[in-house]
Formats: sequence, structure tokens, C-alpha cells
Amino acid sequence: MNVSIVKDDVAPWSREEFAARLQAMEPYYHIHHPFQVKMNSGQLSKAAVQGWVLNRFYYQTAIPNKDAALLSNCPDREVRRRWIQRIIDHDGNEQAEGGIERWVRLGMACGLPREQIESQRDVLPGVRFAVDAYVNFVRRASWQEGVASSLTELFAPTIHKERISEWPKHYPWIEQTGLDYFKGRVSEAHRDVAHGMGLTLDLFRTRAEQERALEILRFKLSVLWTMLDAMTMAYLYEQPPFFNVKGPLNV
Ligand code: AHQ
Repeated sequence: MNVSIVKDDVAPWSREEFAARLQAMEPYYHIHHPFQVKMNSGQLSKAAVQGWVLNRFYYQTAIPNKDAALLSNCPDREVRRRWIQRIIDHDGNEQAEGGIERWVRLGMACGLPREQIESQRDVLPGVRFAVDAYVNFVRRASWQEGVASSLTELFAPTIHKERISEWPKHYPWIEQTGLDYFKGRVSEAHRDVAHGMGLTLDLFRTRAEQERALEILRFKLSVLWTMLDAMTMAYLYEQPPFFNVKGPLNV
């Protein structure tokens, strides 16, 4: 990740300007990736949608570990009391199944067996590397930088709402109960972004810190974009890693 060197004597942006510059990163959001555009306009095959669900499961299961890493770096009880909800949102508890289970149900609604989803044997190397880069970044970064890296969810409600409206039209073979994940995530994302954005605007004060927050957001945007690049090669161009190699790996 290239770190821009900004002299500290440069005046920081106002809170409003800083927020606007974070929001202005929207064009880099993966809703604009060709794979995602094809998905939400009904141009993906059943195999490509299933491949996306199988690969994104790896991202979903990594989120609680990412958030636990952030919590382990955070000495502020007030922040932890709110941030810990993200782990429960994904792992669930006695009262709620959690997002990871809802994602399994999404996969089953797409005709995939639970065992195949949970085995993670279909996760592409490029997806794994991108997700691991995100988790490892949050593990070693300050908790404040970890907070900033979650702000791609500024743009998430739109992508979930698009799936909720478009998938039934384009993919009638998907059982509608599978969309529960996206329906639950809209409100969770709004709540998470309210907390994460408020913290980022409060904590990244100098111009150099504000620029750093933008760099971190750009890094996370590239994590999401790179995941779809790997899926594009595999499921649109049918050229998964080593597709043209004859050898023991291609069993
Ligand atoms: O389902 C998603 C989710 O649980 C999270 C957690 C959050 C984070 O902590 O980085 N980001 C995120 C996202 C989810 N869904 C993605 C999608 O396109 O379905 C969007 C993604 C994000 O915008 O970061």
C-alpha cells in the first residue's frame, strides 16, 4: 500500500469535507465491477452465481475474526461495547442464527449443499488472498485504522437493496428465502456505518491522518474488487487458476 506523505502543516479538512471525500470513493465500490453489474442485471449463469456465493462465504466467515482482531487492539470499552455487536451479527447467538448461517441458507437457496458451502473447497486463491490481506491488515493495524477499513459499507445498503429487487426477476430458480441475508444486512450496515463513520471523523484529525483514512478505504475497496476479478477469470472466462495445466493439482 503506497503511503502518501502529507506534511502536517497542511490544514485538515473540515468534518463535512472529510466525510464528503470518503463518500466520493463510491465509484471504486465493487457495485461497479463488471461481474457485479452482470449479476444484478441477470447476465450471470447459475454456475457463476453459485461460484460467487461459495467464494463470498469465505469473506463472511472471516469478518468475525477481523472484528475480534480489531477488538483485541482496542483499549476503549465504549468502542468495544458497540463494535462487538458485529461479531454477534455474523456468528449469531442463542436468539439469532447470525449472518454466516443466513449465508449458508443463501447458498442452499441457490441449490448448493450445505457441506459444499461449509467445506470452502471452491474458494479461489485470489479470493482467499484478498480476504486474508484484509484480516491481516486489521490484525496488525491500529484499531482506528481497522475502523476506517470497514467504511466500504458506506456503499453496501445500495448493493444489498439491488440484489433484493433484481434477483427474483433474473434468477427465479433461487428460493426467495435465500435473500434473507441481504434483507438483514441493510439495517446492520446502516448501523455499523453510523458507528464507523463517526469514529473515523472523530479520530482521524490531522490532514495526514485524513489522507491515511482515504488510503485505507482505497485498500479495502481493492480487496472487494480483487475478489470479483478472481471470480471473473474463473466463472466468466472459465479460466480458474491452472486451468490449462495438466498435472496432479487438477484432480
Ligand atoms: O455482508 C457484508 C458484511 O457482513 C460486511 C462487513 C463489513 C466489514 O466489516 O468490512 N463489510 C461487509 C460487506 C458485506 N457485504 C458486501 C457485499 O457486497 O455483499 C459488502 C461488504 C462491504 O461493503 O465491505
